[in-house]
Amino acid sequence: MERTAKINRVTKETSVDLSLNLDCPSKTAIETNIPLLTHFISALALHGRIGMTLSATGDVDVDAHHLVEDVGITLGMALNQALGDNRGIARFGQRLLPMDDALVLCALDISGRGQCYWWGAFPTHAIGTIGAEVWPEFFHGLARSAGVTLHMRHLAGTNAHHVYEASFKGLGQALKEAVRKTGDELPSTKGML
Ligand SMILES: [Mn+2]
Repeated sequence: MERTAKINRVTKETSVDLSLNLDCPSKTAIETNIPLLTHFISALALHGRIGMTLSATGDVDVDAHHLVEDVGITLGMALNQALGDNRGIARFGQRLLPMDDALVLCALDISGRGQCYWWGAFPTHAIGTIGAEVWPEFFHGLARSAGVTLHMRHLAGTNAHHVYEASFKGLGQALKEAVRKTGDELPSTKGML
């Protein structure tokens, strides 16, 4: 049985419609009204081998912040829904992801305790008109709503596009490893996740 989720999350600021299929990576179509976010989410889906149909619009005339964060929250909700009781998954995933000058470490645990730890000297300058402070909000939102312990660590790089794109690709690759089916057991000594 394929692991799927469908979430429609609408607020006064954003509207996010997301379908996820963890077992069918070919079904991917990403559309948002921030081209750079579309680019980064597409990279996450491709390198995570995650089937994702995303249609998201937001009040980007106010700030990119709302839409970036809300897409992260919605993707986290969808991951949580698609994984169900987490039975049989690898649970842990990690990736050291280079992109030219950039080197980013991503390590995660599908723990049920959602928190993102954001370490190191991530670039603080804007890419085009999009401020650097919006990107951590995506990872914080996703970690909280997915119930994932997520460590993001900047190791090298000053080109903001490279560093943040490496972060999205690294998250995709770490997720791919963590959600893969390894058996039927619940991977916890507690008996639940
Ligand atoms: Mn790029």
